[in-house]
Amino acid sequence: MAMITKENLPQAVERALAAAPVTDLHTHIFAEGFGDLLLWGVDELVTYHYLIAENFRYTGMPYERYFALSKKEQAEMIWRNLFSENSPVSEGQRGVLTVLAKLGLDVGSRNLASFREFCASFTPGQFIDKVFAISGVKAVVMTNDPFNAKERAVWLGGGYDDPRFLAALRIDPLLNGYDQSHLLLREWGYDADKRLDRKSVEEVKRFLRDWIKRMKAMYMAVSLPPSFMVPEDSLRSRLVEECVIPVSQELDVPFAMMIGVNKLVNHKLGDAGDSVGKSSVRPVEYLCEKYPDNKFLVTMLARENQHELAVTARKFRNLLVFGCWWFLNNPSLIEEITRMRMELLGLSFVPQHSDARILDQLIYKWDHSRKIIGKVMVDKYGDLLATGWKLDEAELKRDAEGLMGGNFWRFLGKTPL
Ligand code: HDL
Ligand code: ZN
Repeated sequence: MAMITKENLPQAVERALAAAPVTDLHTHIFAEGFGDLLLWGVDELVTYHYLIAENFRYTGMPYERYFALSKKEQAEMIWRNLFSENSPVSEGQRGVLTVLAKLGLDVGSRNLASFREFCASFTPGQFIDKVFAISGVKAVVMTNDPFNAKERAVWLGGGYDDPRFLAALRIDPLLNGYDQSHLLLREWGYDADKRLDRKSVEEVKRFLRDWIKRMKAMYMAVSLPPSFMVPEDSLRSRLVEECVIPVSQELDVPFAMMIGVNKLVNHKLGDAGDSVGKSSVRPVEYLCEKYPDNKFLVTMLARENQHELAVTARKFRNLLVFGCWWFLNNPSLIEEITRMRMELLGLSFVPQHSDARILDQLIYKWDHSRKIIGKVMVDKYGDLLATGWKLDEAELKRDAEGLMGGNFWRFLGKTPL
């Protein structure tokens, strides 16, 4: 195996990252078996909610009027505003072009109709194969919500069978809206009352067990507001400690907390209407310290929380920090955060997840992130070599595979797919 030198380091890092199979541990994409829950193709790509938000910065059109347009008309409006009449320099705008270019299309043509025609020539299954091949992604973890009627029907109807798509049990309605969601639990045969008495705690645990087993869930996940706190005098705090934590340990299924979302600050924007707030790492410290046999995956949304989250991971080996989430998934912030994490945590973290909502996005989100993670690695391994440390290609391959997914599988105590 070749020794790494200052001279061959950049190419060796690029090769190692390109070859490392990616496990994308948090996405919103779906296997073909979920029908039209799987979003793909250029019109979905251009009307991604990130671009909807950016579109409204260039138009006074009433929100309702935009959302009443057809998907095609929405895409044409966004294409005009964000691509034709203003250069597409934002990360989300550039991402569309990276996808089209990697699909082999002539981005310079700016011909949306021709891009549409290309996508229409594929079946969903063919497009899934193509996107996985181009992006280098080997497996994705979906976001699976049993409170979503459409998705629930797929699971109760027998689910899906594509091993590239793994499941995660998403429990936002349970934890953030128990006053309403407990009524659905009752409808589904779980005797959960609004006060969450002893019997209800056991019934919520049974609900969690049933869905973890039905989905073969890799972890349980929830997105949480900046005000999230445990312990506190709230149903959410009790649900976390009395229901989620025990089942998480019992089934050895990590609990993923995604902290810092201010939901619907502009409710007229729908999915594009959420924003960010600085949170506290205290609940993360409390849970990791009190439950050392539980495993916690955590990502936080505010840039200001990244340093304290990385320091918290130094204190607790049962905490795995992951991704540059949502408003952090931009080159300048991915670079800053990945540098900070590598300097504080070495290789014991997961630098990125895509959060892809449209299948095609796997292509750009991983292409862009590989380049930035690679840039940081060249610097850090360059510093390493400067001490006289000797490094061979096998070790660089090992490290890259860990960052691109192996660390996640090791944390789960499972062998990668
Ligand atoms: O809660 C989440 O999982 C977030 O990722 C939201 O889905 C958000 O709308 C998003 O797609 N961010 O990238
Ligand atoms: Zn997400």
